Amino acid sequence: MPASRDFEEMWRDLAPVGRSASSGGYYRQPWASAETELRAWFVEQCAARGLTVETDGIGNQVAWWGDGEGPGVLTGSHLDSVLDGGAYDGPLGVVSALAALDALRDRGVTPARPIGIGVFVEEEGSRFGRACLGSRLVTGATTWDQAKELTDRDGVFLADAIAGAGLDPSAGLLSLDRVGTFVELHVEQGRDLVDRDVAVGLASEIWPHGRWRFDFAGQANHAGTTRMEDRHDPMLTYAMTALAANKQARLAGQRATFGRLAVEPNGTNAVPSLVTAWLDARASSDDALASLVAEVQRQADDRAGRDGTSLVVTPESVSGSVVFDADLAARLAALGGWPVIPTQAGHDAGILSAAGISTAMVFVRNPTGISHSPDEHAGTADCLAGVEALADVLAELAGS
Ligand code: HGY
Ligand code: MN
Ligand code: MN
Ligand code: MN
Repeated sequence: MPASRDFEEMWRDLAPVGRSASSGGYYRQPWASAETELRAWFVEQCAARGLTVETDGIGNQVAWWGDGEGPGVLTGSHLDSVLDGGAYDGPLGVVSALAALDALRDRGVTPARPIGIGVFVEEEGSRFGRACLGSRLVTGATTWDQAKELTDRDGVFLADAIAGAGLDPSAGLLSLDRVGTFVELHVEQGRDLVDRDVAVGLASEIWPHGRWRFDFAGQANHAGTTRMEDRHDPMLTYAMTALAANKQARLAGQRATFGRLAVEPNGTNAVPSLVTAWLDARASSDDALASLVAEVQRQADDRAGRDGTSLVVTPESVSGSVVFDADLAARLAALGGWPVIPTQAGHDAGILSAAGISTAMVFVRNPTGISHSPDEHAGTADCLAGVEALADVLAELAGS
């Protein structure tokens, strides 16, 4: 049996997996080699701790420690990354969960209630476009019928990608019946803890957010012989929409990002026929999010009318406002005097909370404040402080 590894050894195990030699960023898309390797590593590390991992039909994983009675406490996060992502977003929650379990054992804690460690697949939605796909399917927020027709950028169907990773979607999904409380540790994806000069925090809420696909259709034409006034250029309509979204989000103090674009036919010397762009919008309330997206869409439609192009907008994986249990957050914050802060990042914790499971999040300081980038970082001392904080939280919730 492989030896269980301490936090820094586990972190070294993961460092090279899916890492780009050129950018230093991570490519751990679900059901592809790097992420599959990480999920196998998780099984090994659990086995080294005498834990048996249950893997469901799409790759979600859970291992339980202790056979105490009553609803268990699940902790964990995700192992997949965005394209060219950072090392910490996701894996820090899984490695810290393993290390926190070791810390509880070192402290001689025998939990009165079972403690589980879980891994949810496709949290980033970076391959099939739906954020938190694994936890959404487990909670029923998304059904298999809704998801199975999804395709990735190469046209691979979700079911085929999963089968290609050696899994059988018909084998069913994880049950959360044993889960009384879910706690996710995550690297902070902002600067709140840095600005407060503290290593650990808890989450108060997750801003509502979502993705909208904008399809701008125009008239393909020659880049040279077509006069500017005769064009119906969807790239122009897109560009003015991106400008409008940026302006509107700044004005309203919200967030709007066009980070992904697909152009057809994508040639240098032809006015495009189609430009597809994905808007990631986030706001401090459900109403503010609805107004932001409506205003961007209104301005896009107006621009399309002027450019003689057309526009179809399709909502994808929209998540409503998540406010975590304030009493639970206050009770846990008191364990370490940790601040309770909002986040604009989506998490599996948000999906489980929306499904009615009592949920908390532990944040670890990110000195760069940058995430979804190779520049994302967390110092070892802060990571170890996060492990101890998570162990304190688990001991508090699982009783001993
Ligand atoms: O996109 C998000 O907010 C998260 O990091 N998946
Ligand atoms: Mn992320
Ligand atoms: Mn994450
Ligand atoms: Mn020609």
